[in-house]
Amino acid sequence: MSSLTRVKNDHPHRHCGEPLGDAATQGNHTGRAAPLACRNAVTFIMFAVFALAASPALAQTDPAATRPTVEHAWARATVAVVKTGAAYFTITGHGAADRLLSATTPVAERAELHMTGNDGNVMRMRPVDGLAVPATGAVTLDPGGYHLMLVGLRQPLVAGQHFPLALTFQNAGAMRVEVVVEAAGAARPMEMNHAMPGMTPGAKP
Ligand SMILES: [Cu+2]
Repeated sequence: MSSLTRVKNDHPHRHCGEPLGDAATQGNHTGRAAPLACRNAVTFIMFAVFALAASPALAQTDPAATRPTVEHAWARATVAVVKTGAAYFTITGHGAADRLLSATTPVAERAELHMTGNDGNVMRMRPVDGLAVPATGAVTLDPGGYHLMLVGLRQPLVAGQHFPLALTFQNAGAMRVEVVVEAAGAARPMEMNHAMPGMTPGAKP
């Protein structure tokens, strides 16, 4: 006898479709077996729904899955008498907004986040208190905009060489990148453009 037949032959108010126990097939209509089976089924379904609903939420809050990435880290070569340099890179968000808080590098006494902007007809730069990283999209540090000022260079930055940079993000924590030193005249398109990059994050291809 199949369980389907047993369900059909049994009480009409059974809806769970669970195989019935011996008590039910033996004509015991106390109804105890069915509510227990129903409760088990409902509990199982609720658990499954919970598990399905919870897994994407867990993925979104997992810092490893959504931590920003840093690409195209570069700096201009410097000459020995110059004790400041600048590093540039692109930070891309992968589903979770973050904030670059600070940076250190062994090649300089300090690494400060700066913003260059137009102050009347004069290009000035000022320190900024962190740099917002969008949840989706990118923010680019580039000549003429945001940059990481390397103050108190301990050695000249030589084209072709590279140096480590340790970044600290509010949520993602510490991240280490290698900065490639490019020729002193190296420029990016943004340098000829006085627009404020902060207003167009991620606009650069
Ligand atoms: Cu600066």
